[in-house]
Amino acid sequence: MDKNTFFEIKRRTFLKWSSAISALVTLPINKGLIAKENVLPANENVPVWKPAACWHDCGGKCLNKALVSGNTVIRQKTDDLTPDSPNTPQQRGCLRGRSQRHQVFGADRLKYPMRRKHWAPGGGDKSLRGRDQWVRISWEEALDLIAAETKRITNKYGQESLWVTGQKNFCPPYYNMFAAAGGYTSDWGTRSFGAWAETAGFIGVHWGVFGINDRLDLRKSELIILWGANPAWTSPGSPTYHYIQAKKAGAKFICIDPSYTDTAAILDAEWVPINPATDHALVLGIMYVLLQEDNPQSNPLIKWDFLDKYTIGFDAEHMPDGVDPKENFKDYLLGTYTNEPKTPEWASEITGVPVETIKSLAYRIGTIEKVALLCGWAPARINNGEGWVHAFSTLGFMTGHLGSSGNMTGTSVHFFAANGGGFLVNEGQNGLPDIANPVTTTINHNELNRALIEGKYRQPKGGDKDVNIQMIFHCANNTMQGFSNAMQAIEAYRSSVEFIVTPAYNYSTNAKYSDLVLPVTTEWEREGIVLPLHNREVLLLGVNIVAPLYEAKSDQWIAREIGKRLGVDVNAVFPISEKQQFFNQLIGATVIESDGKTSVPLVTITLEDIAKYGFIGKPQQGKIALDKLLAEGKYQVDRQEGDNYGFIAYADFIRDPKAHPLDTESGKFEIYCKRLHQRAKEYGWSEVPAIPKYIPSENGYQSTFIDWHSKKKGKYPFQVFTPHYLRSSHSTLDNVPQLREAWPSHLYMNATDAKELNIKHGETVLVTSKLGKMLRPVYCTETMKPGVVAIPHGRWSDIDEKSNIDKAGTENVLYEPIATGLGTSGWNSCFCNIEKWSGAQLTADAYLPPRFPSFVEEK
Ligand SMILES: Nc1nc2c(c(=O)[nH]1)N[C@H]1C(S)=C(S)[C@@H](COP(=O)(O)OP(=O)(O)OC[C@H]3O[C@@H](n4cnc5c(=O)[nH]c(N)nc54)[C@H](O)[C@@H]3O)O[C@H]1N2
Ligand SMILES: Nc1nc2c(c(=O)[nH]1)N[C@H]1C(S)=C(S)[C@@H](COP(=O)(O)OP(=O)(O)OC[C@H]3O[C@@H](n4cnc5c(=O)[nH]c(N)nc54)[C@H](O)[C@@H]3O)O[C@H]1N2
Ligand SMILES: [Mo]
Repeated sequence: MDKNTFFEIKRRTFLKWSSAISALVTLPINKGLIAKENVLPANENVPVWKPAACWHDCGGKCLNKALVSGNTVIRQKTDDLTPDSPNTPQQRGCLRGRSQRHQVFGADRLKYPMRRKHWAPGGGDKSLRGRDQWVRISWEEALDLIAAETKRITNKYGQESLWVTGQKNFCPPYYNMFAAAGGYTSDWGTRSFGAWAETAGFIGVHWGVFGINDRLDLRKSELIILWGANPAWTSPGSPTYHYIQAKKAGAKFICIDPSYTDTAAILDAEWVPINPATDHALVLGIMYVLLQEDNPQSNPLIKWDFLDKYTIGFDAEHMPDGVDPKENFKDYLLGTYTNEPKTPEWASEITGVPVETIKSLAYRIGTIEKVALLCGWAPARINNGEGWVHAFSTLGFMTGHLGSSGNMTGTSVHFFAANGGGFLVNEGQNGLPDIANPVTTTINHNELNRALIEGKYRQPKGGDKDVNIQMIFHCANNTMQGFSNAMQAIEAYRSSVEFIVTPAYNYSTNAKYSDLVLPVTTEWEREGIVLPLHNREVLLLGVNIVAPLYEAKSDQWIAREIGKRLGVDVNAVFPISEKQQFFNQLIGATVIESDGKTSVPLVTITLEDIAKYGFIGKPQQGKIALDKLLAEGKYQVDRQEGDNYGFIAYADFIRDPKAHPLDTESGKFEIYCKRLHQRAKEYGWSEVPAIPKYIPSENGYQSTFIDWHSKKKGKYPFQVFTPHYLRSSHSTLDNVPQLREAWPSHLYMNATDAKELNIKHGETVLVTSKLGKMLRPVYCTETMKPGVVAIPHGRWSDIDEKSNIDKAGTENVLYEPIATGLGTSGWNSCFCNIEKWSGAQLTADAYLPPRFPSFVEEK
């Protein structure tokens, strides 16, 4: 197109738009047709904006609004209640929240209960799981069948033969009901937090909201290191905006990451590319430089006073009683007794970070007064990740970057990214009892397939035990593809287990491989929800948007109906209606007063409110009227510089370590940590030393070589990691075509690597690991470190039944389930081969038909 044509098109487009706009202006305004904002309850004839839940397990939690007309939603928007400002930002949603209606009203919603055609008591033809046809059944039939099979299976094989998958807090009704019915086997693992899950507590640090200072204090930091953290993708809402404020206040940013992230681009950060799962080695190299170059008088790089006062184990003079002083960390770093110093040259070979960069990082961290060392959980979601958590924290102790303004060392991720500190607004309890599970059998995520196939698992206290799982009830998770070795999970489901049930919105992977599927309501079809895991300054809620679609029922209704049939006293398990549970959370909601201490009721409730909404409660005085909160969906605390809501992590301990000891054996930060070492021994998976000695991550960088010394690459020369991607929250929303179009499902690869393999941008490649195969269109970019590829987390698996190749990009077909240390899952420790695919090229999944179950009519 030449220049003139281009301008002509622009001019014509402008004319078209300007005439459309002027036509609008001259239209007579019919007030009745204009949507009313923030009015409840809805007038049936007028569309009304209502707060609509965005409830998934993502790092956001933002305000979502739906324009409700009849039993549908005609538009969506986000927070425009108050003007946006750095101190009190709007809680603006991302593309997923704004696409929520495409999930709720998607053509692929499950509409009625269904049973697998070739299932029969005992399992029927199990090998057809995931490829069978379905028979539509009634709710009555479905519930009776579940109850009958639960009874039959638990009577025959024992109560622990029932495995209820996932985490209780994501969907309590089933767990409580099955607990009351006699109990169930559960699963456990480190999921999000990787090695932070248990390591942190032993050494005296926090992995969550109490580990970093609040967002206004972040503006005091001069240097902010984002170490494996990409909030622009993983914490939608305001975190990236908070970092921008720190930048405006003068902070410099460094991102240490195998990819140059959108966060790095937005913050104009210096990028330090690193091999995945090698951060531990980098930290050791940095600490070695600090130790070598430090001179308390002429070149102070280490905060010796800090180490002396607040830590144990750094040097021979600070070791716990009864331990050989030679076991101290300093001598390990220097290689005093081993002759293996952790020099920057040593670290560079492993991490791929140049020696000069390691030295420069050490100098900057050691000399700049106010430094924030912030990481995501990703660098700890690796095999043998405990040492990374320990070493990273030790760097903070050595340089004194914690416990004071502008200084922090901790995780900054998910809902508390860039904003630490206790919640200023809290929802109340919903009033349901919490029923304890009488069965104690719990299986580590890396041993689930083994438990199904071999009937054995390792107990959390150590030692193998037999288990005979014969029924699986999937709760609000996508277990079938969310854990490592998804191909083996299919094999396990097809060869063991008599009965598998899934309540689901759509034909998720869990649903696809089940025997009985129940359609559940989304949060938009329920009574209302106060969103869990929001940021500390805000309470967000969603009200009922539409009546339940098709035959969908709520999880509580389903659990109750199954419970009744199992002889459970369901009135004791669910003594309160779903509506009352919602209002209980509002009645009990509290907010911290401007003094920063006093907690007071949040919501003002009148007798009229109680009559109007029909819940049980008493009038109370709060900060926001119930009507207003239900209409707006948000209560937010205003923040100002110097207010009483600031938070400095570990401040009490730093001020007075005797009066506020840490919850560790010594009461101090433990660089030498006996308990950590002992706990790993109890589990018996792999060793975790008492000091952060480097142990190469299993299936990590070193595994890509057949010979480490000559640097000869092996059969699987590339490292893989799995960023949490903007298209979906894990596998949730991955079916939405609009999101598929906006965020394609490709594999990211370094452009030079691709060129060497004669692979062109957009071409389909075959990815092979020890365990599985997948096809992906490749995205060639210089923003990936050479030798590393990224497969976005959470694609809905699509396995070609003939070749066993996944065509969707489900990363867990490649991953090996290896529990290391404290049962950690290593989702950034994987290696693979990449080759050009000579077969048919993939079609972008946005243009594939939606996934539906296939039905047969049954006589
Ligand atoms: N390779 C690799 N694997 C990973 C990760 C990784 O980075 N790499 N990340 C890990 C992490 S951090 C996490 S948190 C897990 C997440 O893994 P999962 O917890 O399995 O998360 P989702 O895939 O989103 O699955 C949630 C399912 O529950 C359904 N659902 C949501 N709400 C409800 C409800 O109220 N009722 C019912 N009945 N169903 C509901 C959704 O539709 C969806 O199908 O994945 C882990 N797996
Ligand atoms: N959009 C979206 N947001 C989400 C989620 C989602 O599914 N989608 N899931 C939510 C959940 S449950 C969780 S647990 C969090 C996870 O939050 P994180 O753990 O922070 O997320 P990731 O995207 O896995 O990784 C963050 C960054 O670490 C880098 N990285 C990966 N491996 C390594 C490594 O070994 N070393 C270093 N230095 N960097 C590495 C990646 O390149 C990425 O830029 O995200 C939450 N937010
Ligand atoms: Mo997570």
